[in-house]
Amino acid sequence: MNRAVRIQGTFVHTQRLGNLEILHDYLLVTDSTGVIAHFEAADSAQSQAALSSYAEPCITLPPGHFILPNFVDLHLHAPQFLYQGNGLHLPLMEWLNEYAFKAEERLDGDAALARRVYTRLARRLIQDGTGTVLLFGTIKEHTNLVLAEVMQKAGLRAFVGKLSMDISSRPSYMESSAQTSLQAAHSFVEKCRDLTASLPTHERLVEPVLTPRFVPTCSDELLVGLGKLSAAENLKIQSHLAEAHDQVEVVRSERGVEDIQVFDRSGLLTARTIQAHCTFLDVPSFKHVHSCGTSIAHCPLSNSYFSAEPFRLREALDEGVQIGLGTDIAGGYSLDLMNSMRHAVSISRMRQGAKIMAGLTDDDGKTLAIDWKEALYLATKGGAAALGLMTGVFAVGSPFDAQEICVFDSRGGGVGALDFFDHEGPGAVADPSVTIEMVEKWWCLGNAVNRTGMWVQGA
Ligand code: XAN
Repeated sequence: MNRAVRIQGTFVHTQRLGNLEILHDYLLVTDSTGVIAHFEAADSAQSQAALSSYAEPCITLPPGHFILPNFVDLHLHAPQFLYQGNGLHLPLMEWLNEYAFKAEERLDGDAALARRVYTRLARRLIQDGTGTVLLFGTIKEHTNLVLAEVMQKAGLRAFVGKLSMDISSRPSYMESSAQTSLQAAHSFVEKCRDLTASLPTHERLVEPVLTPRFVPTCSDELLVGLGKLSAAENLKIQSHLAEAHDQVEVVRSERGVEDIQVFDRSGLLTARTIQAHCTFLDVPSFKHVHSCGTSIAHCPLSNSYFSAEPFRLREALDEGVQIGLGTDIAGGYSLDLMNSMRHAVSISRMRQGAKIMAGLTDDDGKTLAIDWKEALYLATKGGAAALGLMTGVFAVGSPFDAQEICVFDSRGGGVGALDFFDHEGPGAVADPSVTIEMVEKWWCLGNAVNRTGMWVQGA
């Protein structure tokens, strides 16, 4: 498949936390594998040469449209999409038993239902501009292979985790021993890799990830075994760390230590690891997480329901920890990462407000609040970097993973929920180019209606 793309128009991306660039009239060209080969102002000599030397048609974006990197969802439980938006009245450990385990077991017993749920999930992710996703699956190998196959077919970049758990509050939903679980994890890795082995490297979009659910459901033997498997096979790891009050208490009473210590001694805090939540970690723990190279998936909506405390986002960022955003379907009810960005900003602002109310001042002018541009970084480049990807920004050498957003239509004005009164009526500029205010308004109010295109690896 030829993945060559040529686009001229406005590009928006954030290469560093807090830094947003709006690049007007740029030309982006990819090679046939969907990797960016040229990205410069359209009036440069090289761009002019590129414009005349390629046979493919060039997409010229209308005014009011811009290209943005795809969103990266760094934490999503695919089988829980089955009951998204239901049953969030319980504390975490009860909710897992009442809803999550049951739904996952149901999909493990019904491959047709699993395929239906995962196919719909893929379609909705595309509608919401999520091009890369780190997925928790279920226990059974076959169901996870269905998930990987569906994501690959949908053209989504997906990291797929077969759950490892040899302890459970639901005896019918667990693996029978640590050794059985380790063999199953190994087998899934091989079969998932086999799914795409015949494809050229740039077309392989799915990758297996080791997924010990969390400390309460994994014996020490299983965790240590998974740590060794990850090191031997260079496999990414995902889990949940310091998430909720009841979960933290279970680990303390059953293991006599914090879960971060259990992960650490099992070889599971690595530069290949993404830990969800980390709500109860303090600054010394962030220093340790950073020194291990471990990344964090911040899931603000699910934290509001389960965690009882907000994640110390600013402190983690200040310690240099790599952070992306997760929807945490179905502990979070919204699949749209735009809502995760908005919740991350709201919660951080409440933290800053509480600090001021407590009479504390900002050290060195630092605020606990993050702004919308910082949230956009976390949703794009932050998540991509956590997964070791070069996507999330537009740069020569990076795969072209992007979405097209339309905020303003010269005939109809603001698109979807957006209104721009200064650009309507007599005397208004006919075709205004995209301004920072337009991007900010889209960030606050935009939705799938504003999304007019999407590419993963150029296709
Ligand atoms: N911890 C969890 N948290 C969550 O939000 N969803 C889950 O499925 C889960 N498992 C452990």
